[in-house]
Amino acid sequence: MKVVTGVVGNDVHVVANRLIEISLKERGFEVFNLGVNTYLEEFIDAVVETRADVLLISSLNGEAEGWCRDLQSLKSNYDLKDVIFMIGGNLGVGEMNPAEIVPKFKDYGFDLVFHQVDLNEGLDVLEEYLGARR
Ligand code: B12
Repeated sequence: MKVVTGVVGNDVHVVANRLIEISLKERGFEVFNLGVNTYLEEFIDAVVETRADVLLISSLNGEAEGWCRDLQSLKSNYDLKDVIFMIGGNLGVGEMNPAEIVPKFKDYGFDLVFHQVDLNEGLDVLEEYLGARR
């Protein structure tokens, strides 16, 4: 299974990104890590080029909303119906209520949304989701 990952927008927080790469590899995924400061268009290009199964976006600085709201329209340019779109980190500024933030990112086109959730918890959910689709 191939995963494209990276940190969206003008976000420089790299530590979780490194952990994501290591954890995904330990779980047997093939990882294409685009690193920090990656635009949504670049993620979509990489998903198309690598024929990835999963796009896993990380965002820590609270600006994901601005960088991700065009996901549906970018997705509509390609046949990406089998790709799982996943995002996590700090998806807003401050604490924010997951009950508000999760539906918003699902409306943008993400299948799995994790606001201030531990990485391994999120990856467990990803594996369950992949298992259920098989
Ligand atoms: C180190 C740091 C920096 C460093 C980054 C250095 C670098 N190159 O990485 C520097 C000093 C540059 C920095 C800058 C800024 N930072 Co800063 N930074 C931090 C800090 C102290 C630690 C982040 C970190 O590395 N943590 C270690 C990782 C492993 O833990 P983590 O980030 O919590 O990640 C976990 C989860 O988020 C999750 N996760 C992450 N991605 C994903 C994805 C998925 C799918 C899943 C399931 C889970 C997941 O998994 C990780 C492991 O469990 C945090 C505060 C804190 N204590 O967390 C603030 C923090 C992230 N920064 C913050 C801010 C605001 C900024 C600045 C905007 C400050 C400013 N005014 O300039 C800038 C942003 C610059 C930019 N353009 O991005 C805020 C974000 C606030 C918000 N979203 O509400 C925080 C939370 C500080 C705060 N309390 O206000 N920062």
